[in-house]
Amino acid sequence: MKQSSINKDNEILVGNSFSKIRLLLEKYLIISLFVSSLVIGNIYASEPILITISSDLDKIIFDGKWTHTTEWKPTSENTLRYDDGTQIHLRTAHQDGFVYVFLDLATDMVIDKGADNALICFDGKNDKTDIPGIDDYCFSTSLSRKISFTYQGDGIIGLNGHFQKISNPVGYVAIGNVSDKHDRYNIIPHVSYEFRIPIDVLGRSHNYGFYMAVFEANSGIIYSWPTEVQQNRIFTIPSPSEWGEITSPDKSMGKP
Ligand SMILES: [Ca+2]
Ligand SMILES: [Ca+2]
Ligand SMILES: [Ca+2]
Repeated sequence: MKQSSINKDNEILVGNSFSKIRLLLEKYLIISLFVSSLVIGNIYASEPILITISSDLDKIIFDGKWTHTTEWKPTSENTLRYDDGTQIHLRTAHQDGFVYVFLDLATDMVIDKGADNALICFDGKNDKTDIPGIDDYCFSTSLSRKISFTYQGDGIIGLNGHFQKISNPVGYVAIGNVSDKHDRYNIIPHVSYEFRIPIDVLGRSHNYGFYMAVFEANSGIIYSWPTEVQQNRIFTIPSPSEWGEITSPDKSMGKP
């Protein structure tokens, strides 16, 4: 609710002509970033992930894979490329109070059931603290295990990497599976994950801190975004101060 009052303040600023110009420049910048990410298909740590608003996501079948030709089509697409040739296709969108995330590990064709793992994290206030606060959440699941987990920052300097396991929120889904011929990126069976996160858990905002990590069990390598974040140990979550951002360019994600 705090975030919606910030939106109002921004609207009030529009009355001032200087702010109008600034707002136009900001809009232009956002559009440029969006277009460049569409053209290049790459994202860089300094650029936020631009999440789109959609209207067909309530039809998604949560089976951990791209179920049919158009299933995840109405989402933003970011391709993450790593030095060893690994590619991860990150698809994001929001609709009706949920953030939807699809992770397609097109190059992980070694199926490690119960061992391959995916984690996504949101900094609810996007305050980028060194110690995770109670507004910081992480969500994870392992391939084909049909068990998902939720972690919340405790704000306490101490043990356990500052995230505590909590009950899964209502409406939350995280599931990993082996892809099939309907997959958008690789028809050879590989690893993919589907997530649905209730926005109210994070607190309504058009801009969150965001971190993603997948563990490829066969090689023992963790691939993360932002890609600069060094992570050597599985299940260790880096500080929110190191995370990137996920932003709704039209600010629709912050509206109830
Ligand atoms: Ca599916
Ligand atoms: Ca694997
Ligand atoms: Ca935070």
